[in-house]
Amino acid sequence: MVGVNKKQVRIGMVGYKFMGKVHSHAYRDVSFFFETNVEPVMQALCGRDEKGVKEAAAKMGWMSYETDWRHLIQREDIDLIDIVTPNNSHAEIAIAAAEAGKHVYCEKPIAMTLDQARRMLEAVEKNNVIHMVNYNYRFSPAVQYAKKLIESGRLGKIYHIRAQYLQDFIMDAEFPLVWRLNKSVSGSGALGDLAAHSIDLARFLVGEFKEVTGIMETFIKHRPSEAGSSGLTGQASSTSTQYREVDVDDASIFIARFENGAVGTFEATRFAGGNRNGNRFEINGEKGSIRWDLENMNNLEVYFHEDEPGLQGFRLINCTEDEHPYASAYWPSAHIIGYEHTFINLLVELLNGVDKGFSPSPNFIDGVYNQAVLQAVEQSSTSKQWISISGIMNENTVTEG
Ligand code: SOE
Repeated sequence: MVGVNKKQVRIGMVGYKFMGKVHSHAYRDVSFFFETNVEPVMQALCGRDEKGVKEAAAKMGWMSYETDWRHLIQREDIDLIDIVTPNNSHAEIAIAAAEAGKHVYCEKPIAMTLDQARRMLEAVEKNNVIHMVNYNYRFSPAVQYAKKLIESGRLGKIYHIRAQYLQDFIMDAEFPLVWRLNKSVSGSGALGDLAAHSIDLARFLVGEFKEVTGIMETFIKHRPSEAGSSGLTGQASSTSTQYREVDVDDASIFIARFENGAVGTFEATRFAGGNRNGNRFEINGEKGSIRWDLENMNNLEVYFHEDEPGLQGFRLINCTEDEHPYASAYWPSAHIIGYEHTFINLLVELLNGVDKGFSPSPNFIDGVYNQAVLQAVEQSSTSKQWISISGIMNENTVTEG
């Protein structure tokens, strides 16, 4: 229910599967938990399959639907385009939306290449529209609290980040070649899907990457072609004697140096058996350490070197208190929140940005830096060299088209 006398931002969302469902949920619930000056209106949902999009719109609470995103972005009753399609359509839709004067909120990674990401940034800046990219894990109260601890100097100088994003959903060699495993649709495999989140968390908590070197591996080289999937589950085609080459990485591992002198190790894989969605990091500083794991996302483990000898060790903080960003909007302390709330918290920032006229982080600038690190890892895995991020940013100038 939209509040009386509130400013509104009318949303047109392209795509309606997994991410479409989470974003829709956030639009529906944000005003239930948060007081914002601007409220979202679920104006139109867009998808190519008319039956599918119509049903999804009715189920998720969208007021209308379109089957062509080009019509959607021309509609005068739409202020913001939300892109939750596979990665190969982000750039085209985002650039056209910005040129039509719409604000743009885009799924991660924002693009297939650094060049595309930079063209997207150029378009939103030139057209003076608000932009954000959905690196949602930053918006877990525990991660936000980790940021506060680091910024207030409680960990001192940061030495290490050790980040992992571990999944296992494609370990079965007969799991079909869904879009996430097709380079022409996804851009990369575990790297862009999983490491991109760790890179964002590292940039948020530690600082800017200086250089990286890594390896990428594809364990299962051929898979049955798919017949329908949600991207995370799929059935092999009934003619599944048809096998196609897997052209993305199953695992990407890299090491990094940061501009501030910290060093990092990063591991992203879809072959870590037993790990379903293990997005984890540990950060070590001169005065203390922190640890976080998405699978226990309300908790932050904190170690302070100043604790008295004999009592030193990691303490477990349940980040559900008023001191923990976003937490008090939900339930009384110790009543935990979940994955979907990270999207609501990000949306609060987006609505605030629309209200005040700025693009909150993570925005397309963050999207470009993230893409530069992804590209550097990919480049280093073939050249077997260290790749400098500022070098790659200077090399890759925006091309026309
Ligand atoms: C699937 O690997 C996936 O859904 C990613 O696409 C998301 O970005 C990540 O949050 C969880 O895993």
